[in-house]
Amino acid sequence: YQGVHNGTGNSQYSGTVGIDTSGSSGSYRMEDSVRGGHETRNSDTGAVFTDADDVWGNGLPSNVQTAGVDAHYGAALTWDYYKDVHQRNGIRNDGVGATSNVHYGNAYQNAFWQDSCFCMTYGDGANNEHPLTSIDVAAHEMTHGVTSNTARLVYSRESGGLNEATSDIFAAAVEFHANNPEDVGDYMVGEKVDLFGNGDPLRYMDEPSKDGSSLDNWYSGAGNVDVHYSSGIANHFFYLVSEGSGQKVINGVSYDSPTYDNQPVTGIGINAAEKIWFKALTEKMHSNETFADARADTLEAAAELYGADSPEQLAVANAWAAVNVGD
Ligand code: ASN
Ligand code: ZN
Repeated sequence: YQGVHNGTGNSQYSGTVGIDTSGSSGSYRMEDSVRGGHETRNSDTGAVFTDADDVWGNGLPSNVQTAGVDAHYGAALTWDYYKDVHQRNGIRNDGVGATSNVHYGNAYQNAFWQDSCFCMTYGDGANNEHPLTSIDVAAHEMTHGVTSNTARLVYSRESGGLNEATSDIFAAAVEFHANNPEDVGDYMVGEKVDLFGNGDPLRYMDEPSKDGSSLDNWYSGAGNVDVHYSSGIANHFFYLVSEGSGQKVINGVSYDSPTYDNQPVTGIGINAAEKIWFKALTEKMHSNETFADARADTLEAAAELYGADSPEQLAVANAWAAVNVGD
């Protein structure tokens, strides 16, 4: 995690963390001095958070700065992830930071990205106690910005499912890369937020149908369903190509990923899988990409990165077959 972390943040989901801010003693601003000036604002007032002693939040949602800490930290980790792993300099690859807005609405149970303001916005969740500002949700929203500036995947039908999956894929990748002890990597989305109050995450990448709303765990013609459910096909592909099928325990979480064709998939690790998805997203996918197109593009990316008929390319082929895309 780059930067000097002049500030200290007491986050809700990630413990006490260093954050990078601007200003000097008596008047600090939540503006990231080492990541393109990324600003974090209070949506209630529209103002950038300010603080006299550079110690921010208290870990509780009742404190107005706390959601800002989580959002600012998540944006910083996501920025660093794209730089370290993919040599991408910010969302547009131009070194310019975006804006995070927190405390949007009243008990608003969502978060979203908008191209128009180059910003992401977070609600505070049920009772204003579950802000959607965890590392993975921040990475998910920021990745919508990356997708908008690369493949431009249209947000409906199959390309929409791929757009959503891209955000979930890099959400998991950022969480693993960050390796925060309070929020270690996993293949669930939003588990820290506890949006439903019962401990369940929003989505499961190893077995998407566990959320009760996603399509089956594989392709059956995605049609025009909600993109947050058709995304399960590519989320499941990504889990399988990273970790393989069957039972596995990762960072204390048990997974049991099924396959459509009942053939086992041997994983190649998330570090290879994320490189393949990123190359396909930024160099090959087009705005009306289908799942079949994504299969072809990731096979091509794997061949270019690791060689034709490499174990990596074979895993990509097998993982798509395992979600009933190609054979
Ligand atoms: N949280 C949602 C998302 O980023 C908001 C939306 O439906 N666009 O996917
Ligand atoms: Zn999304």
